Amino acid sequence: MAHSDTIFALASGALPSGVAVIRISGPHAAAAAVALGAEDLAPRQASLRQLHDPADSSALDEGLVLSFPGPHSFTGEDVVELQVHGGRASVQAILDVLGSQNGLRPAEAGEFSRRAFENGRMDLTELEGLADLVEAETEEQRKLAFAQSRGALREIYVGWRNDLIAMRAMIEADLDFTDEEDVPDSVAAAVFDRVVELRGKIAAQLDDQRYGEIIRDGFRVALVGPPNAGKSTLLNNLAGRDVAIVSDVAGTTRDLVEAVLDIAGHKVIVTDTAGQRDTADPIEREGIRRAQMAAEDADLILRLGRDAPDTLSGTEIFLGSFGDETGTGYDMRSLGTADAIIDLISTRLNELKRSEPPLMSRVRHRRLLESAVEDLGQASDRGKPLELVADDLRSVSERLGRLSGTIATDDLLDAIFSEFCIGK
Ligand SMILES: Nc1nc2c(ncn2[C@@H]2O[C@H](COP(=O)(O)OP(=O)(O)OP(=O)(O)O)[C@@H](O)[C@H]2O)c(=O)[nH]1
Ligand SMILES: [Mg+2]
Repeated sequence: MAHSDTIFALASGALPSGVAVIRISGPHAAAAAVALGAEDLAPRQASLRQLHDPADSSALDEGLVLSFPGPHSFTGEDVVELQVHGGRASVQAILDVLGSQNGLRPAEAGEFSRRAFENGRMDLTELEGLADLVEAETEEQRKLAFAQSRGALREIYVGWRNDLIAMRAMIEADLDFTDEEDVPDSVAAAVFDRVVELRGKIAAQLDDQRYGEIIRDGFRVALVGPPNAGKSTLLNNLAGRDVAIVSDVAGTTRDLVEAVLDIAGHKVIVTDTAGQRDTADPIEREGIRRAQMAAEDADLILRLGRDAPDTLSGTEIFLGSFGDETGTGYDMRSLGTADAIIDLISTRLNELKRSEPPLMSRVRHRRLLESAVEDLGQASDRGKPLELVADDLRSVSERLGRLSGTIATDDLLDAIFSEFCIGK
């Protein structure tokens, strides 16, 4: 899709900064560079240039200018990047000059990436990876997002689409050549085997304990137990700062109080909750209700208290309490406690780790793949006429098309690109 307008924006971070990168993309990119005084640019090579205001030839800045002629550029269009001094006024002066050029306008959030997508430079899964890469705060988030931005999921999904194309071709060839009489069993059996095989591959991709989503969105740990068990003390100790109010009044905490930690390269969200007890106080009851919801959403529940529950679910660990007469509980105030509990959390995270890295990290993917597995389940009914199997397979192809973006609604694209910042 060719755009007639040329967009520009500051692509580097907040000002002031040592260096600022201004990106220009579109048919007038090269002309804009010339207007600023950057002529004779060798493609993909840095050229030192004096930049000036074409209106009065006054000096703007000196900087490096790079030209990436389309289609071999990030957006697929002609792109020029200016590396200039990262002062607010310096950058603003250049942006003002660019804005006054014919055919140029400031870019909207994610607009460079959207053009890259529309020009087939990246598919949706790669763009999602890129959005996550910019947002990544932990090492595992970075690794996952980088792999995805480089096509780790695209490759898998393309493989599956090719499987589907082959199956549909087999069916079509068969339907063309046989008359109304029965379809030779051999073709039906071969298609059936491939349907079952593909269904197995997609199911294996889904069987990941949501690890990718946990990496991207964070591993949720809830601190629960009776009042005065030391939950808020433990939260503060883990966070290394005074996040929650601690007092010897039973029922101090009412709201959910969160602290975000980086444990073994993972984003971990620890939530302190209201102590569980029977109470008539409506506000405390609401706090207890929220505590139960936090426990339901948690990937790991750390239960504090004197009495161990009769049964612990797979996602629960009983920590005991400082007031425990048997002395098995931790001292919630000491730093050693935090180390021991961070070890417990790391162990849980390690149990989720998989050797197969290409992970999905969005519910959008999970939903579409779950539906694809269902379609393939329908298709794998051995007695089913091949025309109807072809319909099921078409539906699977459509779901994969939604994943990669070959079938994309404007709503979905708007939602994805709005996650990007301006300049990306
Ligand atoms: N000696 C000792 N006192 C502790 C320990 N942990 C907490 N306390 C004290 O116990 C009291 C209650 O601690 P909190 O952390 O507020 O307990 P909580 O579980 O958050 O209580 P609620 O918010 O009421 O549910 C405070 O006076 C803390 O100083 C501990 O490990 N050892
Ligand atoms: Mg508390």
